[in-house]
Amino acid sequence: MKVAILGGDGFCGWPASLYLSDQGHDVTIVDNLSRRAIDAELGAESLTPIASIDERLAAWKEVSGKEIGFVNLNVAKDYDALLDFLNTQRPDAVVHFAEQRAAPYSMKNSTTKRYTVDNNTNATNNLLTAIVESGLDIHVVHLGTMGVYGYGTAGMKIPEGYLKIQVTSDEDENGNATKPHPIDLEILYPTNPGSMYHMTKVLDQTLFAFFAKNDELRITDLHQGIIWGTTTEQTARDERLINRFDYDGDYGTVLNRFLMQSAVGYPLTVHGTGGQTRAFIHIRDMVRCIEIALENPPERGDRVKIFNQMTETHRVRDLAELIGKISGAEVAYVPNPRKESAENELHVVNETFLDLGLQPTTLAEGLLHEVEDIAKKYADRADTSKIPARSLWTKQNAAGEPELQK
Ligand code: USQ
Repeated sequence: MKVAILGGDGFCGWPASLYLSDQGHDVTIVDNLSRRAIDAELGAESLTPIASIDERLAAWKEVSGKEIGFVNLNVAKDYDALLDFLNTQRPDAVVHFAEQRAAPYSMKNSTTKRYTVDNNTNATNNLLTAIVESGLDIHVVHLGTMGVYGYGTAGMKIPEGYLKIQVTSDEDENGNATKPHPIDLEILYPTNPGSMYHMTKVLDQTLFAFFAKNDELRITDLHQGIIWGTTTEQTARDERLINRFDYDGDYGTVLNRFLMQSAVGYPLTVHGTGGQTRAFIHIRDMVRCIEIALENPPERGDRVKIFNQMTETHRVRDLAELIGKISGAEVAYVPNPRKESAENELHVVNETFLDLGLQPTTLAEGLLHEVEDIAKKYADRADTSKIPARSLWTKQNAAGEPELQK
C-alpha cells in the first residue's frame, strides 16, 4: 500500500513509519519538523538523542534496505503544496499525525492556545479539502484521542465513537401531535474535552463527519489513550533510529515520566490525589493498530469508522505506587496544575481492534524496566529543571489557589 504519513517525524509518526515500511508498505513522511522547533522553543530536548530526519532515513535504508520518502511541508499552511503532493504521489492512504499533541503546551498561554487550534484544525481541514479537490479515493486514518469523551463514566462503558440513544417524541414527521413514543437514534458520543488540545480533536471529529457525509471520504478516527514505552522492534535496530522520549512538564506523558523520574532519582510527580483513571496503550500496539486500521477501511459513503485505541486503564497513583514498589522510587503528591476531576472511573469498549487480531501488550514489570533502562542509559542528558509541570489550566494565586477572574 502507498501510504503518506503526515507528522511522520514525531513520537508516534516515526515508529509508525518504520513499522509500515518494514511490513512492505511504500511510505512517504510529510512533516515540517515543528516538534523539533518546539523543543528549541521550550529549551527541553528528548531524553534520547534523536538523529536528524536525513540521518534517520539514511540509517533506515542502511539497516532495512528500504527507502522512506520525505517531504518537508507544513500541512496546516501550505495547501497548494499539499494538493500537489497528493496529485503527484497518489497515495492509497494518508495517516494524519500532523497535530500539536500536548495538553499542557496547549494550555500554556494565548500564543500556544491559538497555535494549537490554528495548526490542528487547519491541518485537518486542508487535508480533507485537498483530497476532495484531488478527486482521489484516499483513506484517511487520523490519530484522535480518548480525551474527546472526557474521562467520566455514565454508568456504562464508553462505546467506540457512537452512542445509541432513545428520545421521546410527541409528534410525527409532519409535526402533527401524537401520543409520546420512543425514537431510536445513534449519535457521536457527547464530547467533553479537558484542554485546548483535546478540544481540537473534537473539532476534527465534526470535520470528519461532514466530509464523510458530503464528499464520501473514507475516514477512520482512532481514539487513542496515553502511550507508554518508547521503543519498537524497528527503532531498536540502530541508535540513529531511536524514538523521542519526552519527559518535560509539557510533552512528557504520565507513565513514561514516572519511569524517567525513577531512573534519575526524582520523586514521582503525582498530580493531586492521583485518582485520575486514564486509558493506556503500549507504543508497539499503537503501530500495529495503525496497520490494522489501514487494512480495514470503511466503504465510500459510510460514516466515519471510530476505534478506541487503548488496551487497559490505570489510576495514576496506582502506577506511581507500582513503580515505587518495583524500583524504590519516592512518590510525591504535588498540587494539580490541571483542571480535571480528582478521582474518576473509566470503562471503555475496545472490541474492534481485539476482533481484528490485536494482541495487547499489557503493563508488565519487564516492560516497565525496559523503559526505565533506556531512561537510565541517557540520564546524563536529563535536565531535571524541566520536569515540573508548570502550565496551569487556571491562573493561581501565590497560595496555589485558583484565581477567579473579576
Ligand atoms: N499526570 C500526573 N503527573 C505527571 C503527568 C501527568 O499525575 O507528571 C496526570 C495528569 O494530571 C492527567 C494524567 O496524568 O490526569 C494524564 O496526563 P498525560 O500528560 O499523561 O496525558 P494527556 O495530557 O491526557 O495527553 C496524552 C497525550 C495526548 C493524548 C492523550 C490521550 O499527550 O496526545 O491524546 O494522552 S488521553 O489521555 O487518553 O486523552
